[in-house]
Amino acid sequence: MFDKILIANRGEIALRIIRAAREMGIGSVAVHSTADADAMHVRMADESVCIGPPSAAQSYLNFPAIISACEVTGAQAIHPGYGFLSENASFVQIVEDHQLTFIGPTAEHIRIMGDKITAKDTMRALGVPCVPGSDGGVPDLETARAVAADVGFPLIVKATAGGGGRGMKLAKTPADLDRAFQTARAEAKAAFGNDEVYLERYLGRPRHIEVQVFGDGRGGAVHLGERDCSLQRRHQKVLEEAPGPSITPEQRADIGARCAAAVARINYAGAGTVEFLYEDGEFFFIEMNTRLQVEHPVTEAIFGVDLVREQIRVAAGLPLSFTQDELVPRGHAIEVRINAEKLPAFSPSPGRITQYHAPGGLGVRMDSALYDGYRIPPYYDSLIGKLIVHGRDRPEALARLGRALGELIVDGVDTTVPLFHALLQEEAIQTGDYTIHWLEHWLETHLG
Ligand code: MV4
Repeated sequence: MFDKILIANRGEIALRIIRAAREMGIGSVAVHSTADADAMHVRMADESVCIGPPSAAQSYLNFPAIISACEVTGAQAIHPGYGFLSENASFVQIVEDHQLTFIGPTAEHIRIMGDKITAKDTMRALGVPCVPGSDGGVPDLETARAVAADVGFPLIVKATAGGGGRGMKLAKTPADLDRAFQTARAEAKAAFGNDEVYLERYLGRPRHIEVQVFGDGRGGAVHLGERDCSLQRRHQKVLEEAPGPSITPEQRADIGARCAAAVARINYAGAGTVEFLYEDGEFFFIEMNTRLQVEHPVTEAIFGVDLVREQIRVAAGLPLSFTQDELVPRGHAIEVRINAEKLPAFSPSPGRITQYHAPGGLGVRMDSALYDGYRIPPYYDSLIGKLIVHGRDRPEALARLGRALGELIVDGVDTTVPLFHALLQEEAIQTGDYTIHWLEHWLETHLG
């Protein structure tokens, strides 16, 4: 096992990783920009190194500064958290070239899943059900028309270098196809330097269901059920829950087993998330994320496991601490993302926290790097906390969420907390009957 690891991240996820390391008897090194000198992750880590100026490009994404910080402190491994360098295959290669360990999958697996066509081809071949479509790149309009005749309308044109909602164009009818195809290609070229696109049947009212998988890197893998992350605004998740309100134990076992078998076959190492659109009882693979996700705590809550601890164990060459049979979900968990944003436009609201009080009690977890007097810098994303509640069933989790939100105090900046108080009053939230479009529609009608 490692003696010391470096955390190449900031905010709540840096604390999350430091805590797991400390429980394992592993030392932690925080890195930080000059804007984060007084950040909580710097205070909580055993050691810290300043790696550059405020802009992420010069600090949290600065390969040489991060590698040097390992060399200076003697850290043997790097945990990337989410965002920043977490899915950067070139960084993984550099880390390995310096005889350091990347706590995550191999550069090759990150590359495969980063290219959305290769990801789909790979998962389809491994028995994971995919959205019907072009089954590969579509090089020109003529091919696009031929594929469209097969797939039907509406259809969606996606960039192979895209993902997470970037570089998608909808064609409702054949009359829209030429424009959607050309625009998608031009935008993909400009955004990613790669104009390859593919076609998929457009699903009109799906849920976003994602399956948590974990590979041991030696042909073994398990799944930890699914999360429903359908409540999104502009491709940003707002609330996530596990288990999915619409998923039966039989469906969970079936899709989970397919995902686990697929990642086992490729010797995948560490945490991964297999994303699906779910409509009319069917799962359609869209993408795989090769990192720990923001919403991993809802899975931790219902399975009672520490996913970061498992990531560190697998990276150190140890086996997983549980078998599939030992993974039995219990109850229901919900996470809400607390952002420093001002409604109704969700505009960033950085500034000084005049008062912070975290909720507590049975079944409540608050992951946040806030403290009284902390100044939220304007340079990074606006997530300032995650409130996760766990109950014996969904109604208990919802009641607990309302209770915990009532205890939470974040003064000095605007936050998304009022949004969650309002959402809890909604029938669709109480019943769990929502699709990926529900929140955007609700925001239009309630916030204008
Ligand atoms: C789709 C789709 C409908 N049909 N693909 C958006 C993010 C990216 N991960 C995939 N996305 C979508 N792909 C087909 N074939 C609708 C979306 C989509 C969406 C998906 C998940 C959560 C929220 C969404 C909001 C708008 C569109």
